[in-house]
Amino acid sequence: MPVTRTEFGQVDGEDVYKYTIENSNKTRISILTYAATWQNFEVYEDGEYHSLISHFDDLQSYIKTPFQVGKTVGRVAGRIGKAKFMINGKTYQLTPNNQSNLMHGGDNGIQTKNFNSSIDEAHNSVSLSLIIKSKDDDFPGNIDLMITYFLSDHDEVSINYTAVSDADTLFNPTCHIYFDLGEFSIMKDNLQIASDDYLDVDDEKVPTGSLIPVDKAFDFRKGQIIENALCNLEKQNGKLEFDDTFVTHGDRVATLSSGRRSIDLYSDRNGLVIFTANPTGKKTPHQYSGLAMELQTLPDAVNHSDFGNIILRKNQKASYTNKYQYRKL
Ligand code: G6D
Repeated sequence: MPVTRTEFGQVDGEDVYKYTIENSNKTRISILTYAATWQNFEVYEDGEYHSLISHFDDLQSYIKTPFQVGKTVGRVAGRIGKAKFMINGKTYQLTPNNQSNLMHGGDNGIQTKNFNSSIDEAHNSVSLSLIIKSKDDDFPGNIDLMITYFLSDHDEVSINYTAVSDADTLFNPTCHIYFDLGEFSIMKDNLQIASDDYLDVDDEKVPTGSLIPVDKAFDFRKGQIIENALCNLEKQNGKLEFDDTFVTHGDRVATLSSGRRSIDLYSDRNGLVIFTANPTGKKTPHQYSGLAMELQTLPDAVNHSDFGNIILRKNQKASYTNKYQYRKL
């Protein structure tokens, strides 16, 4: 039984389902139709299951959380400065939902929708589909979106986002996963990021357009223990949490490891946002329980010509894939 389906509650009168895909190593991932959420990632070690991600076991917590735990966010995941952008010479002014900016595609983004779903047993995958309506989120274009979760026998989870729009629009979604490898606290885990630069941002966390070469707290090239990096961060700029974007170059982007477990992240886009948080409310401030690692084209790309192209042209297909591979060390 590689793929199973159970009921996970109801939202707006619709059933929400949880799918679980299991591979030959007994590794399993669970996915919700609500917000196309990656709900759990469990590995089987020494006769027991261990979860590697922050998660909830009930739908209400997913509906209520402001932390987007495991959800698909978008149509544009990162911040758009002043909630404003231009396509084909036309300016679009959307309603800001994060200070004066637009975050996660607005308050009616993908993260608020319940998806249609189907199983492909032969490929150990679950597909979730949805029309993102222009009238719901005020972006131009209705997007026909398909998100496919796939688990390989090499413990690699891939999430593919395929989209076709009926008008030129923006498309840059991601999975707002928080890792918590569960062996120690996330604070003791080692984070390595293949990045030489991170984004300069203004007081509202919107990119200014400049890149800053990584140093001290931001230099994860050889790996840093998260607790040490946070200490360095406070010394460097007085901040108590990471909520920052690293410029990456495709393929292997980052590795998070605890004593015996590690996760490698692979991407076909050019940015990684990391965010330290307590997304399930378990620990006290500044002793973080989860690390969000969001693979995407750089935030606010539509307003910076050298940040990458997130314009999805009418009737052309966009396809992005995020990959996350578990290894037992
Ligand atoms: C993203 O960068 C943002 C954070 O500022 C936000 O708080 C979080 O999503 C929920 O990571």
